[in-house]
Amino acid sequence: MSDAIEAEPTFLDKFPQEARVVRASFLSAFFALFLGAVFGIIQTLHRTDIARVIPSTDYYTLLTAHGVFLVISFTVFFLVGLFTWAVTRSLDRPVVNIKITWTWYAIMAAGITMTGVSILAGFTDAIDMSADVLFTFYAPLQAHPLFYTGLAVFIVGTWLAGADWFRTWLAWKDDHPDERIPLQTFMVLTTMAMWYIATSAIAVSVLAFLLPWSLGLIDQVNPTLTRTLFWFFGHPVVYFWLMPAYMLWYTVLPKIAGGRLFSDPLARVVFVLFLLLSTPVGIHHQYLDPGIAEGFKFISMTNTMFLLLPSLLTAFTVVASVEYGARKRGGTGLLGWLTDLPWRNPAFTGMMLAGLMFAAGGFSGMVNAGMNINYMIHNTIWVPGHFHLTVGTAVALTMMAATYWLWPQISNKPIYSKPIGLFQVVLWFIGMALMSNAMHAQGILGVPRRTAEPEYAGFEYATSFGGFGELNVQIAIGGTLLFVSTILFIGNLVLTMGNPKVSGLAETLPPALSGPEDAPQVLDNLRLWFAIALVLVVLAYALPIAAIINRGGLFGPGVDAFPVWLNPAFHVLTETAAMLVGTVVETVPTSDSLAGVFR
Ligand code: HAS
Ligand code: CU
Repeated sequence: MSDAIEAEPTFLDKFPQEARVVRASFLSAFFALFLGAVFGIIQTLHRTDIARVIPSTDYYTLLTAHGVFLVISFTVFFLVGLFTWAVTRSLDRPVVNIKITWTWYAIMAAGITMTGVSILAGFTDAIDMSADVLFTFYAPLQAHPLFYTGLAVFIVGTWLAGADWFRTWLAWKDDHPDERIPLQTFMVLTTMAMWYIATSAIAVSVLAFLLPWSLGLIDQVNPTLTRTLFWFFGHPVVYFWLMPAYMLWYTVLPKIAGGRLFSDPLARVVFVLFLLLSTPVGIHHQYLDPGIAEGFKFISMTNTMFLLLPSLLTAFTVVASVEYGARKRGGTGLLGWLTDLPWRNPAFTGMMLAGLMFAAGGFSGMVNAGMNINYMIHNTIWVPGHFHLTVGTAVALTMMAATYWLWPQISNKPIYSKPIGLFQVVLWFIGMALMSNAMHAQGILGVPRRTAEPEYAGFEYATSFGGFGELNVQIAIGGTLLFVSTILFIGNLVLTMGNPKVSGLAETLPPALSGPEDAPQVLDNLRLWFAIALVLVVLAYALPIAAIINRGGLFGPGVDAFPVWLNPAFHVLTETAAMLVGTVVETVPTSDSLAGVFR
């Protein structure tokens, strides 16, 4: 092979400035992953009563740190690194202004540091600060103002990052007016459009209610309102974690399998569906909340069932693309092709195992989403079982696995040890299989989530097979394997960073079998999809929120809002909302019983 071919430029060679941002974002993500894993192992062993290194009174500090460092810092920092890589790579041009890119990175880092400090301070009495509010930070739990301020700053950082990618795309569009949006950029832009809608609610919740309340500017808030605003954001945020993983499954996994993406148009449809349907479903986290009418919960459930569609389409497209790769490598038979895949490659095996576990996680999600069966598992440890399969494996394992493929291209350094990488991803799979299976099983027995002492003195859980203690041991072993797996991942990466730079690590992504030319032009009309998404959100939330404010007051029942001179305006607002709800209910043309459902 000639030197010219061997020296094909990597991402780092072509875009050294952007590659630094991607590396910085990934390293921030992995630092958070490390912290989250340390809190995770302490928590698993504590809850299962195998080893206790903290007093139970610190359990919520631990749980908050575990949740926030993993689902906010780790996932989102990985996302911004990945998206910067994807936009730059797929548009084949640098960002418009790298200083802006570093600015949003710095803002995000500053924000999460503030939030992190406010949580960790909870471990010591020497500092009068705590934020034991769990990663679902709604009232009545209250955190130190630094917690909310940090989160607000962090989210502003992500908004700027989105603006940076939109701006880079617009600059590209000026030079390529008649071209389709490259697929990876399309995925980034639709995800960010969804993010802007989702975060609008949490911005209101933090800035109008939680922060002023924690600063002592207002006495009280309406807890149902802050919960509802949280879940308005809290459901779409799960797709904000998932969509980077989907991007990797759609664009990188087929390449590693030796194939090509089956259908570019279908991938676009999937991302548009997520933009449209991710937000109007948040009430499926509130089926058991009093103060929200059953009718609204029913609508949310129906929307959630539609939201299964993009993931089912993904399962089909991704598996078809991988099968295409296997058959190109000589694979045959109904399932025999499975043996012709690069299973020794940790990036491939990690992503495939992540996908396999997501099939199970998606299934437990369907159980959660059914209003009637949700009553059985809500607030039990079944729910952590569900989300350790989804965000904890589909997302986290994909991110780790993809790092084995991506890191060499953004650093020009080969991975220190691929066999250790392979062992690491398999270990994650085994650990999670044990832990999440036992969590689901305990959940069905009624074991609560979020408690340091699930066993309640003198109470025996009635088990149908295996004992409560046995399931605890499975959780503890699984959690320990996950911790070991994380340490192996981070160790491998640190050793990789010590490797010398080499050339010849470039990888290109092949075009889809059915390319963008087969996709209807309207799919690229981002304004249209954004507008429809907004309409759907208003339809899903305007009435429930108006009803919640009408019933419980904007700042809690009977509380006069601060500042006093604004009160008349608030009263007019809530009266109007109440009137609107009343009018809609009155005009429902059918029987009283249907009207009653919405009252
Ligand atoms: Fe969920 C609670 C419903 C997906 C995360 N979810 C949570 C919580 C989290 C979370 C963190 O309706 C807890 C929040 C809290 O603290 O209270 N969830 C769903 C539904 C889906 C779903 C219907 N969840 C996710 C994803 C998450 C996530 C994704 C994170 C990333 N979830 C709920 C509900 C609750 C809930 C209720 C509230 C429960 C309660 O009562 O508190 C769906 O989107 C799932 C669709 C997925 C599928 C699977 C498709 C299969 C695929 C596999 C492809 C295969 C490959 C490889 C690539 C239908 C795509 C194959 C390999 C071979 C070898 C063949
Ligand atoms: Cu949800």
